[in-house]
This record gives sequence, structure tokens and C-alpha cells, in this order.
Amino acid sequence: MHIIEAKGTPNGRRVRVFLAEKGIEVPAVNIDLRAGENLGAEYRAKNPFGRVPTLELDDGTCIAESVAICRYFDLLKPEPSLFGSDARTAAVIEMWNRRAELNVLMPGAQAFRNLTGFFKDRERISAEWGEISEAATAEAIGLFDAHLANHAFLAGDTFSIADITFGVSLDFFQALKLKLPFELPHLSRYRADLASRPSWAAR
Ligand SMILES: N[C@@H](CCC(=O)N[C@@H](CS)C(=O)NCC(=O)O)C(=O)O
Repeated sequence: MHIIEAKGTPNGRRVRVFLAEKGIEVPAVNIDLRAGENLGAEYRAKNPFGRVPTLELDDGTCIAESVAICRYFDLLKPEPSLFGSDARTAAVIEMWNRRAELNVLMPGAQAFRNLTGFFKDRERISAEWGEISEAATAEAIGLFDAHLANHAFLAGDTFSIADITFGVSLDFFQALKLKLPFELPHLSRYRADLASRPSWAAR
């Protein structure tokens, strides 16, 4: 079993932080996104969407999508629970994880791709769409900050997959210097708490 990934990418880091929380080690096979290794026939046979990470099992099964990979390991090793172990907790975690993916990670990634032109050799980009996406991400982050005023973590008192999605996205966007409200007060407290977890060093 191994994970095909590209160091420095946020989706790969989501899986790596999750595995560190669980205390699970999985070997990595790194590929070069800049060189387009993820777009070649060999990789697309494993993941036709050409994105990383992909978990390749010993029986040849390939599992892509970061959350699907995390769920696989969560079922193999349920403790500590990062997806919630009762109906109410699991639903609240799912709600926040989807909010983090759909309202922060996705538009922020669009801002990154369209403002920096990092993949302009392989996709059409629009600076205007980048700006719209950046503004949408900033607006969503404000809603997260307000929620964090009264909650230690997104789903309440305990750390979950939703915090991995949200916190890893913020770290990535800050490193890229996207114009987002990183200094909001509750967000700053929350991010300091995330950074103090040993798992947060995972890349
Ligand atoms: N929904 C996927 C997204 C995967 C994704 O977009 N990965 C990025 C790196 S973080 C990628 O492979 N980019 C390469 C490209 O777009 O060519 C997941 O959750 O894993």
C-alpha cells in the first residue's frame, strides 16, 4: 500500500495530518505536478481525474479524493474518532467538513489557480474569476470566524476532519499570500491551537 502524492499540496497534507492523528504510517510515492506526471497515461489509469493524492492498495484498488482516503483509514482504525462515532456528532462534522471544502478550499483553490496562473500551461484562467473566488473565500472565512467565537473546534469541543480541511486550506492560502482575513481574532486563536498539535507538522 502507498499514497501517490505531491509534497506541498493541500489535499495531500490533509491526508498526512489525518494519518498523523491516527498514528498510521503509509509510504509515499511522490510525483511531479509541475512536470505534469499526474496527467500522463500511467497515473490516469489509477485516477482518471489526474489529481493527487491517490491511495493504491496492495490488491490494486485505487482510492482518490482526500476524504475517501481518510474514511478508509478511519474504518480500519476508528480511534481517535475524527469523523464522529454517533449520529449527531458525525452529522455535525460532515456539515462543517463540507462547508470547509465547498466554501473555503474550493473557491480558494480557484483563486490560487486563476490569480497565479500556476497551471496556465494546462487550463484556461481568468483573473476576474480569481478575484471573485478570492472574495467568496474571504466572506466564508468571516462566517467561520464568527462560529469559532463560541466553539473550540468547528464541530464543537473536539478536533475533527473538518478542522483538517479548514486549517490546512488556510495554511496553504496564507503561504500563497492570498488576500484573505487571516488575522480575524477567533481564527487566530483557533489556528494557534491547530499549530500546537503534533500532527500539524505533517506534510
Ligand atoms: N477533491 C480532490 C482534489 C484533489 C486536487 O485537486 N489535488 C491537487 C493538489 S492539492 C492536484 O492534484 N492538482 C494538480 C492539477 O490540478 O493538475 C481531493 O479531495 O483529493
